[in-house]
Amino acid sequence: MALRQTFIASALGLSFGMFGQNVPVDFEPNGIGANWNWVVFENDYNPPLQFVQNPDTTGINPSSTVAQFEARQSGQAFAGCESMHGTDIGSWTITNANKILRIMVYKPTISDVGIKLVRFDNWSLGEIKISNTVINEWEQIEFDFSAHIGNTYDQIVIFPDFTGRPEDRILYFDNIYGAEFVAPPPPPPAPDSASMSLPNFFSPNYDGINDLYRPATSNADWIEWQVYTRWGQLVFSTMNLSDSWNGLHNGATVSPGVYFIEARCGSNEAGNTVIKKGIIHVLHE
Ligand SMILES: [Ca+2]
Ligand SMILES: [Ca+2]
Repeated sequence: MALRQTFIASALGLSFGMFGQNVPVDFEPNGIGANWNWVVFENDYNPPLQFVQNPDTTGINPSSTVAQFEARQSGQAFAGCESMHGTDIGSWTITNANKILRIMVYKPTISDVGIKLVRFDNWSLGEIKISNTVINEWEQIEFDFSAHIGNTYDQIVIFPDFTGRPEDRILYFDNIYGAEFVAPPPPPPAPDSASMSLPNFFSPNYDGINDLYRPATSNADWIEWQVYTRWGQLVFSTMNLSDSWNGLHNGATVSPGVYFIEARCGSNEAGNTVIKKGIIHVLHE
């Protein structure tokens, strides 16, 4: 994040001295852009740019606040909004490093978005127009200002819906910056807790069927378990996940009957411990 913000700041050439901000133009209450002196033009009665709740936080733009532009049916195709010369974006010289400008848009229609950069004396090379490709979801589109390298600008003009329109339209934009959006990595899945079950019989008679006893675990990183006779005599003990009991105690197979097991296991990652006690029927048939 820090890297991205640094890149964004240098890409946009924001005037840090003036704003003390090195974040994208994100329109957040404590971010940048919402307190700029945006002026709407050629748009009927020019409803002001508003900063509103993000209509869709599930896509690539989970942020809280976005810019809302109401494009009026009776407005011009080139209805738009512009920052104030100088004080908003500061002085911004296009270089090879910041020539790509990106913006996120959310629109109810497919139409060109225009971005124009303007010099202090109102000179400009004109807008670049790029269309969105999806509707009613956030999309990042890129503007290549390679042809502007070396020019210094102090105003940005945005045309959110550069087209004639048969109705009034509400359009949103956000995150004007020079860094490609990189989706945050999904949160790592919660580690699986260890679990354990205790089989309740086995037959250590070396017939190849159910001759070994061990607790059944999943996601266990460690285990310890002991087997006792009904009189409390320890006949098997281990702290090794791969160990099984073959029914031997002191070199001889224990008598058939009921034994008791106490077992604990756990997952280091999930940090859980399972404690179980059970009965083992030792069969010889
Ligand atoms: Ca935002
Ligand atoms: Ca057996």
